[in-house]
Amino acid sequence: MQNKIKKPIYVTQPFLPPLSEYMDILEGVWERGILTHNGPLVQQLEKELLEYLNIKKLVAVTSGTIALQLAIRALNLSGEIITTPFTWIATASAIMWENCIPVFADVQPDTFNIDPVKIEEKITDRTSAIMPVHVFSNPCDVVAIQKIADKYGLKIIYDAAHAMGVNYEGRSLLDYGDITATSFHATKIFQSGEGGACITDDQQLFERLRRLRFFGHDENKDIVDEGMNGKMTEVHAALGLASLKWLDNVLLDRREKYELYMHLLETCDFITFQKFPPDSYNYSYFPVLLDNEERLVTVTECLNKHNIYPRRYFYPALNMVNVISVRQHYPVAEDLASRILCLPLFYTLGKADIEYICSLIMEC
Ligand code: T4K
Repeated sequence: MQNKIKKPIYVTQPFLPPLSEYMDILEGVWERGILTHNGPLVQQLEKELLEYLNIKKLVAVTSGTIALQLAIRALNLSGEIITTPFTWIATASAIMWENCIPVFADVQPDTFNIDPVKIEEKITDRTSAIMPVHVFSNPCDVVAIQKIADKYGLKIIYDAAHAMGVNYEGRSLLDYGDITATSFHATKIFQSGEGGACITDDQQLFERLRRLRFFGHDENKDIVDEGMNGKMTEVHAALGLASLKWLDNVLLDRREKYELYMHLLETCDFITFQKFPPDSYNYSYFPVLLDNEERLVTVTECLNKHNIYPRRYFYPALNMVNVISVRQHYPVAEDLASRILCLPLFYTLGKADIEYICSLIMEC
């Protein structure tokens, strides 16, 4: 067994398409001299994503966080938005940045996703929307959540930052709710460096999102709405276009490596795994649930000693984050946050590295 990993292994690495393919696309940008403002490559990326995802309307923006904020603004939301405490800080930041109040509902211990039963308990007359997260790309209970929204007249914004390439019940998982926001950040399975998108099948919302991302300009460049600068540049769109060509390969590779990890760790009696529908998941993260926090710390220290750096996504649960100042406990989310570790998983990670990581964990 090798004694130490020479090059540090982090939780992820962006999938980088061949530089030549990116440069070929960038050449057009230099020829045209158009770097932003809804340029030809942004339009081409939007078009290719519509075809790849088989969805109707998509607005490319600066980041996943901006996509969430534009969605909140496009729906004119105010008051309370119910979301999960087991997610990345951006989900709650977007709500607070839009002067709304994040109200947490606890999660399910096996799916890690928001629990519809807990959502209903949190609804007040100040609630305007629900913002569920498809955690690690695992589909939320979209049927139950839609029923609750219909019953109480609430809007739904899905935070699908992790869910590129996932299909659910014969549709793209990005095609649910009033608006879905996704991320193309460097650490995501599909990346454009920084980037994101809003997806909706509502024409009014689609046109409003396009105005909001570009200072309230309409198609004639008249300022007819409030707005900000949420535009994606041509340089980012070029990276997105070069990456999209490889997405099917990346998805296949991820699943193979995920299943290798599962095979090597399934006999480990102090590890359990997220419950998800195997064909509605993109294997972008490899979260393991350790039997207790002490074990998680021991495993992390052991791996760190061998130049391997897993990450605690998502720790702490957001109700424990001071800036969010929620004085309530969410026992399931807090328990998951204390015991989940995301192991390294990315395109250039070798199978031998996975075998080594698992052998170290089994010895811990
Ligand atoms: N909603 C959810 C549920 C999300 O998870 C996120 C983002 C969002 C919304 C917001 O989407 P964006 O606005 O970001 O588009 C990373 C990402 O920054 C963040 O996008 C992501 N979630 C979060 C889960 O992870 P950090 O602080 O963990 O990133 P960092 O810099 O520690 O990177 C992780 C590893 O990746 C590093 O160990 C090394 C590697 N790396 C990272 C970058 C940036 C590279 O190899 N190259 C790189 O360029 O947040």
